[in-house]
Amino acid sequence: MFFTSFEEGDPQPLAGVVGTGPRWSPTAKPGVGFTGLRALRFDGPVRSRLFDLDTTTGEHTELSYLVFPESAPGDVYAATCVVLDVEFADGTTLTEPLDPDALYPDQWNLVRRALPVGRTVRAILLRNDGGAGWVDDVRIADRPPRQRDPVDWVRTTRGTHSSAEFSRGNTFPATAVPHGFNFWTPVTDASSTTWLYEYHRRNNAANRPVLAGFALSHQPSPWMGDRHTFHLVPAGDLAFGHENETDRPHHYGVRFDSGLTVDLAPTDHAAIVRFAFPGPAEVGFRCNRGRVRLDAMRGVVSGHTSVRSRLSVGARRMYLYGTFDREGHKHGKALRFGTSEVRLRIATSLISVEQARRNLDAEIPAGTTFEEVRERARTQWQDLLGRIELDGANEDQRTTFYSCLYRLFLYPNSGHEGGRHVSPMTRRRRVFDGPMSVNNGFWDTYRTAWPAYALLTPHRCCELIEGFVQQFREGGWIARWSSPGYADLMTGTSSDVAFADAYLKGVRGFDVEAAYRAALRNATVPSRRRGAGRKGLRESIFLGYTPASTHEGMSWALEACVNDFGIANLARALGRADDARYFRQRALQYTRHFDERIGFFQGRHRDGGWRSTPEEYDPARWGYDYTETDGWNMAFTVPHDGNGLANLLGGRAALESKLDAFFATPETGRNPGSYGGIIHEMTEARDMRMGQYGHSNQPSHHIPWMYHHAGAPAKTQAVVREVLSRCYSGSEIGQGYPGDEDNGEMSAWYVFAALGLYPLAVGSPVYVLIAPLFPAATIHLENGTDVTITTTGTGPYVRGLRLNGAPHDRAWLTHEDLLDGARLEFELGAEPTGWGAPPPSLTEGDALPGPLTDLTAGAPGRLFDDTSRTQVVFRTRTPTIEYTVEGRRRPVRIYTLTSGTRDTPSAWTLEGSSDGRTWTVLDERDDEVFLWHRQTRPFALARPASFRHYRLRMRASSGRRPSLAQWELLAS
Ligand SMILES: [Ca+2]
Ligand SMILES: [Ca+2]
Ligand SMILES: [Ca+2]
Repeated sequence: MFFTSFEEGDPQPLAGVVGTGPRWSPTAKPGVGFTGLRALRFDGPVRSRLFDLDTTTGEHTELSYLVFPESAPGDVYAATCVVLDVEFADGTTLTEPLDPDALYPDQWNLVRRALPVGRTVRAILLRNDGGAGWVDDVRIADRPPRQRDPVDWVRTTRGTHSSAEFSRGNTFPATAVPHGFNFWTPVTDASSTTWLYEYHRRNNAANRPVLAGFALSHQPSPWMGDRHTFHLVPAGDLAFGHENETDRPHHYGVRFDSGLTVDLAPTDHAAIVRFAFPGPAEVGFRCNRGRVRLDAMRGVVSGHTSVRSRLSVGARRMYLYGTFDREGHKHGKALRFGTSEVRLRIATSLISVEQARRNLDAEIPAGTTFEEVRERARTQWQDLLGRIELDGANEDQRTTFYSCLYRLFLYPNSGHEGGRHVSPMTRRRRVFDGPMSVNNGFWDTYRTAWPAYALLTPHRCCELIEGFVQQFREGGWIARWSSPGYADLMTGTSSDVAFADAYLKGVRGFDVEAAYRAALRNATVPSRRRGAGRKGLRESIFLGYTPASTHEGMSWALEACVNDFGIANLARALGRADDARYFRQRALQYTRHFDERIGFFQGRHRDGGWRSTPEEYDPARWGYDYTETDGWNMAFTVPHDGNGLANLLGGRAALESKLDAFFATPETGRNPGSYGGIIHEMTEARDMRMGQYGHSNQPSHHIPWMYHHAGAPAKTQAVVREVLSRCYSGSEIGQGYPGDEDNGEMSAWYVFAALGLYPLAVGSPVYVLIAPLFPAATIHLENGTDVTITTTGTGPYVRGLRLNGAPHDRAWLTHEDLLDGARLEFELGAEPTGWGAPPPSLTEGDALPGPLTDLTAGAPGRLFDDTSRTQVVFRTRTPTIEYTVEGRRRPVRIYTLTSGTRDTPSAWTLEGSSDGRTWTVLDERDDEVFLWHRQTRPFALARPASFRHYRLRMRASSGRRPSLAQWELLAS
């Protein structure tokens, strides 16, 4: 009906200046429009009539445009009030206000405004209250709604309109099967292992995107970098437009401006690629490190790639074997063919070229058509994405929702083939039988992605866990950041809580004993491997806090509490009562980092002193104790004990006002602290414009839900609704996220929040409830039952809920409530309500949360020096050790023994005495085993015991020289 990009030959505006576009953007190409070379400039307050029109609106007519508000010195958001409007024949305009906070400064933003039916549009108007910027691609067009399968809503380019300076997802158009062995992707830079595909920044002089080829990829995140890349480069000019691109999970296709088309469809270890050239076909190959052999007569390409980024720990070679559907002839590093259309079937293997060929024969045997491969991949995605059906969601919401599910099921990845795998965990190359899972940063994914697997795909969840447990079997640990091996990055051994969560939600079939042992090792044994285990554990396990001498020690401590909470619940489920009691109280150790003088968590030194004085302390300063964030964003990092946090702060009202202050204190993006400079997360958090709340990164993701523990659930709902409505915008122009989409985590947050369920206390089978975003949704559970979520009324607030027909006044339910199928009927309203009793919390009632403390603290000697670095080696198999309590006696509930590096005690008796002469038996153990050196094992007493003297009589040991590194008497 109307379109202008302000280019030559396009309709030109009646007012304003057409120019060459923004000078700078962190995500877009400067000096051009969004499309073409030109855009309309606006600068300062103005009301202008841009175009005279005479067009009548239909049922689905809308006005859309791209707008680029420039940040001004001193006022970043000066130009975000700019609006394009229409004038109807009766002189009226659109009335619906636009949210200026929905526009990102210094980036292109797509705005779509529905127009009322049957009206005559007389003009397009521009209104600006101040600030300067650019407008491009103004359009009035009919956009009738489409019926599609979930998989067809997905845009794999979503999140690619990003850069290292500003992330709108930092994704790439990974074309793959769910959790597949390989990704295949178009690339705009074939030399890169980081930003593979940039939506706009790498456009050519004519402002058209240009591909550098098609890559084999295994990238977990641009920050981790890619490995095992290999490129197919068709000859010719590879400029194109996104309008000529098909970006689906199961099919990437593009028609270049030159007329060349390329289509690609994946299997698990292979892909089929169809090239249709305007002239004779020629396909080149590029491997930045490795070897490629071309056998022109047979049309075969084979070889290996050793490409790996610095953080691709444990990556070795990947082998390739591909075959064209005809013979060609060699032309340098390319094959030329006598026809214009050729198909390449290509497969990979970590084992050998021969295995790659077997993988190809197994997955895409000769004669398989492109369509067959594509449809099989489509079916796999459809099976997963179709597990949630939406009713009443608009197109943008469907694209967002299903693209989020695609990202969720893209990771983690399979690392096995034909029932075998090359281990990324061993120091030497070894091939093992069985599954291997790779590509996961658990610091990110434990929060929402793993709970989503447990809910939506428990069978696959089990397989994925089994693949990670295999890491433990082969390398002794589960990676914190599997990329694919032990990458040393981020805090917390969060597979502990992720896998506990799955088990507690009924995910069965994985080796839970081994998974538990892996978690136990993380939680009780210091690691000599930097990429595995918990840092600072050698001391923190005894101090109850992680000294600041450990980098980001306080973050390690808070993540440890979350993980210990999961371990405690898993231990209870597995009948390990002593472990359950021990870890349950350890999950309260966050209190040891709470500085009541300032009301924030902060780091402590070995001697217990705080990192900063109250005068020095600045909760808005980034870094130091706080991993990728500041003190504000870690002031609520107690997702498992919101009630305990409220008690610590002085009650629910205090928690509420702290949260209010958090959402009201602006993030300036200019307080880099120990980072020394601005990192992208800071700018992204600033541009959220929700106070300190940085939905752009994971530490914030649970914070809105903490209002439930403040008795203010309506505030959760208001915040979450705002995030859902404006932080996942821009799908159609390669945006879609407010920060990095990390292995499905940012995506799973959207999915849970939109459904109105959230796994706040990961590691327990509980969901917190809020108003769902869509009028109706159905979750088809794998056990054949359905969870239906319906709403009456509109608004972001719950007025009431009926669960299976019965009134439900708690703002939470359990996983079990869903398992047999459930009907959730929400009644919504526009006004805040008090509906919803708070969810369970580790600390009940008004009690102050408090972990047990060690009676032996401060005592001299290697058994009491709060480190497992030192030990006592005994001269007999059956030594006795004694401890006398100085000062006040307190009831001992649990004692711990930490093994040394020699033999270990295997049977002993703990006794107590008030006078040092008559002894009472408190605990007896036989046939005990320490699995590792320097392992701390807890032993709970049947009854608390308050004595002056304690002694441990060892009755048997595993050898002649038993040793112990530490002995604790944990008392309340
Ligand atoms: Ca333009
Ligand atoms: Ca992140
Ligand atoms: Ca010691």
